[in-house]
Amino acid sequence: MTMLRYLDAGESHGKALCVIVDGVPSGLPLSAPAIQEFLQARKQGYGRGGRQKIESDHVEILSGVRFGKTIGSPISLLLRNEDYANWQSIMDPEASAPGDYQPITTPRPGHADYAGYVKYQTGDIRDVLERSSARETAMRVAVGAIATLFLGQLGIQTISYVLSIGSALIREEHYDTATIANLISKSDCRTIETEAENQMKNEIDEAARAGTSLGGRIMVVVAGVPIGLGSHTQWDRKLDANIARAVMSVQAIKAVEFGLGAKSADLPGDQVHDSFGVAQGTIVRASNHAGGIEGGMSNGQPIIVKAAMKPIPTMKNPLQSVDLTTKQAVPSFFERADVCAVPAAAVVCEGVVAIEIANALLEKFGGDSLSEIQSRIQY
Ligand code: EPS
Repeated sequence: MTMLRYLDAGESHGKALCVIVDGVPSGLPLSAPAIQEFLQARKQGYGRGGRQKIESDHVEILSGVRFGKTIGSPISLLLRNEDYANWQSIMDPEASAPGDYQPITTPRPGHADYAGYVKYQTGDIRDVLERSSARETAMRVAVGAIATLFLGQLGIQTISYVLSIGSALIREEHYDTATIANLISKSDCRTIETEAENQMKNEIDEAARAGTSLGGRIMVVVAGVPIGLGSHTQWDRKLDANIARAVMSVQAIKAVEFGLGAKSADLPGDQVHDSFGVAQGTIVRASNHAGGIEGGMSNGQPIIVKAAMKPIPTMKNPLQSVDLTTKQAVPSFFERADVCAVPAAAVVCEGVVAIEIANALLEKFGGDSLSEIQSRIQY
């Protein structure tokens, strides 16, 4: 069941991004600066293009909040694209196209360009790329910020970091949210090891020189989740399935795993499953290979989600394409883009995971106000 719903809108170079978030309980302290912190984290990361210098990503709360707290009504947010000023002549919702305007007709392999062009039949790939752009993720991070702040009030912490970029990867994974937060605060790549970070930067520089792009792997950790979010009883109530769908919906994500993930297929059962024990009267587990979810339900261990992001399809040294109007072979078009956006994608994945956890939590505990939910959760 969807307790926490949102719908966002906006083109990458259009006037603004906006979102309506429905189902946020009343009494949650919320301010634009608090959401802003998450948006600023998304703007960071070695390998970003020139766009981030243009955008301040200041969010405006239009509704659903009064005197610094949510009131239970739909929350609406507005985030103006400052770059719109430079694109107005070709992005204005009402003006006519300039006389010399040339539609884009050479799709980038790996982008939404081709299928969107054929599907929507507007004759211009710009109509597709503006909405498929990762600019949209700014709004998902804003919604994720609300979910994260809500979870924080219930003692649930979320964090994300970069496991690898290109072939540069960290040696050892960490799962403690405070340790991770401290380590990533010092990193330009939102990662946790200096040596890996230096390699990541070198690979990004190399990719920029070669006119190509780089993907990578991300981890999201959610700690303090109560047992029993989600359910084994029906496919659409499974927590891992809902988180996987949310993460897969993030631009450029190609794979999602929990805990050991795909590796569990290669190992015998005794090396995969997390044995039970008792410590000071409490049930404990010897490991967390399941990534905190068994049978579609949270099991009280930290939830560990991993995601793989493909390299961005917009490349200075473009791949072969075809002009869809003339059928002539041509290189795909290029416009300003990031060489690597894996650190930003980590923040986005963290946000969408928080939204799913918040939704599952509201489904289990119900409640319309923060205090009501807090009282129900203490068991
Ligand atoms: C994107 C291309 C770049 C990125 C953009 C996503 O934008 P532009 O074409 O304006 O340079 O910077 O991401 C963002 C604007 C953002 O805020 O994340 C693309 O083609 O998807």
